[in-house]
Amino acid sequence: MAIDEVRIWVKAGDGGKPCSSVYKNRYMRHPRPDGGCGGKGGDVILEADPSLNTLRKFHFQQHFRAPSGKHGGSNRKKGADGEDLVIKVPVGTLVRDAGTGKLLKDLAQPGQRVVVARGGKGGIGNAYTKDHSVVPAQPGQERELVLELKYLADVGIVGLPSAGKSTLLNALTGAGSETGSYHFTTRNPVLGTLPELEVVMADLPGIVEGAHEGKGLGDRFLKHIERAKVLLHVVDISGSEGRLPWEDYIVLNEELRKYNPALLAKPQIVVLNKKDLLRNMENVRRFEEFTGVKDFVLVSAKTGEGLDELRRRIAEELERIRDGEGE
Ligand SMILES: Nc1nc2c(ncn2[C@@H]2O[C@H](COP(=O)(O)OP(=O)(O)OP(=O)(O)O)[C@@H](O)[C@H]2O)c(=O)[nH]1
Ligand SMILES: [Mg+2]
Repeated sequence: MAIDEVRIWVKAGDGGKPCSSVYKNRYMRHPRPDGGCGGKGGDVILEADPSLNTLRKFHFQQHFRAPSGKHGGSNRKKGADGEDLVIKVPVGTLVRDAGTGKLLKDLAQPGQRVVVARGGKGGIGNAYTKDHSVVPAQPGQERELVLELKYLADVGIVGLPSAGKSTLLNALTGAGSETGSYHFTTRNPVLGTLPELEVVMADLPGIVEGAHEGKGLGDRFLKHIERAKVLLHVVDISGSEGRLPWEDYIVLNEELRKYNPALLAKPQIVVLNKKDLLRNMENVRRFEEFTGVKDFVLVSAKTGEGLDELRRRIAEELERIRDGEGE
């Protein structure tokens, strides 16, 4: 199961305590204050690491604490700073404050960092203050965070429930996404890779009419395809679910548009699936007629028919986009 949202608690290190001390020897007329400062507490930092691709590790650990600064000493000795605690997260992690819901950072680039809790300043020793008192140390910040992973797949598979998205992902990549004859079999995004193309594909829960306003499971997941370069729009052309394929196609695009018009602007490869259930080409003809779509790939995710052609189309489309980006 893919875990795409976790809650963690972070606490930065407290500042080290200041020292209050007075140096005196028999030759001195006035004793000299010589208390050193405390060290700074370590920050808690999140860093985008390209070698990670899930938030699963946070299933096992949710509490993170950076070390505190060491206390100051006499003879103006400064306490050591606490080391920063760097927590690695996958590229594509959105970091939110759990309390306010405010987005703190979108860690979209490998190596990108964000300080999520600042270490407390160390206290100031009496050697360094005008009135020879000490300034107390500050505590480290603490905060609850929500980490959410936006998948960075090149290809996003979209379609209504039971269109055959997961079956298709499995047939193309061997990903092992659960399939089933009931709706919403897929409840979390599943990733698969096409090794020969170096493409990551994301299989998403089925999108239903009204998904943009939170119906079904759709809207929680539509965000994951915002970064996909190409969408595979899977339609059950056989109408085996009692739906009309051309209506499915229109409903889905409408949901994409309502959620975010930029989704509809993405290149789509229209995949007409479940070809093996067709007795004739009547549905295909009507699909063309009602939607105006002439460019599609007719496949059976079940028997494998048409999948080589689909692989070719995906490769072509990605190449076209890469060429465009290079200009
Ligand atoms: N005959 C036939 N059945 C298919 C084909 N592709 C998928 N199915 C069946 O259709 C049903 C739904 O397939 P899934 O791959 O789970 O569909 P999905 O789009 O991932 O569905 P959700 O995750 O529920 O949205 C399953 O019973 C599959 O075996 C196909 O090409 N031909
Ligand atoms: Mg599925």
